Amino acid sequence: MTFETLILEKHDNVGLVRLNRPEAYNALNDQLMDELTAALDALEADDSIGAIVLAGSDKAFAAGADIKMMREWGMMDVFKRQFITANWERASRCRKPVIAAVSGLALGGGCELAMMCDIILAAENARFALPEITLATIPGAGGTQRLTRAVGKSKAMEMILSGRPMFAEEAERCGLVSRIVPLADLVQEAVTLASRVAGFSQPVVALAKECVNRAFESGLSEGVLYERRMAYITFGTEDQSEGLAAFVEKRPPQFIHR
Ligand code: DAK
Repeated sequence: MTFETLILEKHDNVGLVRLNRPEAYNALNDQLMDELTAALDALEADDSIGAIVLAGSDKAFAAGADIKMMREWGMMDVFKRQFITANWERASRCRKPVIAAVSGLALGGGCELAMMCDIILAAENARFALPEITLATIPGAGGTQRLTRAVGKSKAMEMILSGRPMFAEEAERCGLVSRIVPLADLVQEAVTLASRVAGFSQPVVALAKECVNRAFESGLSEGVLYERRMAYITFGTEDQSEGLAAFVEKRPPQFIHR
């Protein structure tokens, strides 16, 4: 599979997707979103891959949707073709865990793309913003919802209404990112984390991911019930039998992802 706007690599059980439009700070145009969708489809279908890392360049994860592209469109254009909605949602629909490795700018749709991922690792130079208001538009790929859930109403309102950026330290403090990593180590650290996750039972990892995501869709008692049902399901997997047996027999488990 060859791409023009991204680089797809496999590192054992991890798929690494690097956004690659250096001439435009990885701005997200139709071609890039089509290719990202195709790359994620391929990694999801590949049984040897257990987790995915999505990265940009040192300078930019992505500077948002491509403004030059959007400039050509009127309201009926975006309404009729639903803008790039199907492609934009692809990252949030992955069953496999997706880790965003964010260095440099994550602006607008770039920030929204990172927030669709399951974990965000940030380099110390990461800068997150939803500056759509400065263009007289608003976030359109989940930013008003996901940022608010991640950092709370007041900070989300400030960022969305004023376009104020948030740097890595603040992003870690308020829980938008899981941790900060030195820039030089970011992608390797993300791949190492992804590889660790991918080494566990993949169906059980998928259940755990579903349960965490359920917390954003349901009330507490519904969510706890959902979690319990999923926990019961793990008792039906060969991997759970192996995991418990390996502990008792004092040996490393051999998961077969069933
Ligand atoms: N789109 C297109 N080109 C971009 C770009 C972008 N978002 N960001 C940068 N570029 C291009 C510049 O136009 C320039 O191209 P040339 O002039 O060389 O052809 C090149 O990258 C270098 O940029 P600068 O010359 O501006 O470089 P600086 O270092 O001075 O500044 C910057 C870099 C990234 C800080 C600056 O370019 C900038 O502020 N860019 C715009 C950032 C921004 O406003 N992003 C939010 C875009 S709105 C929706 C889904 C999603 C969205 C909306 C709806 N639906 C599903 C309905 C998302 C909306 C957005 O993301």
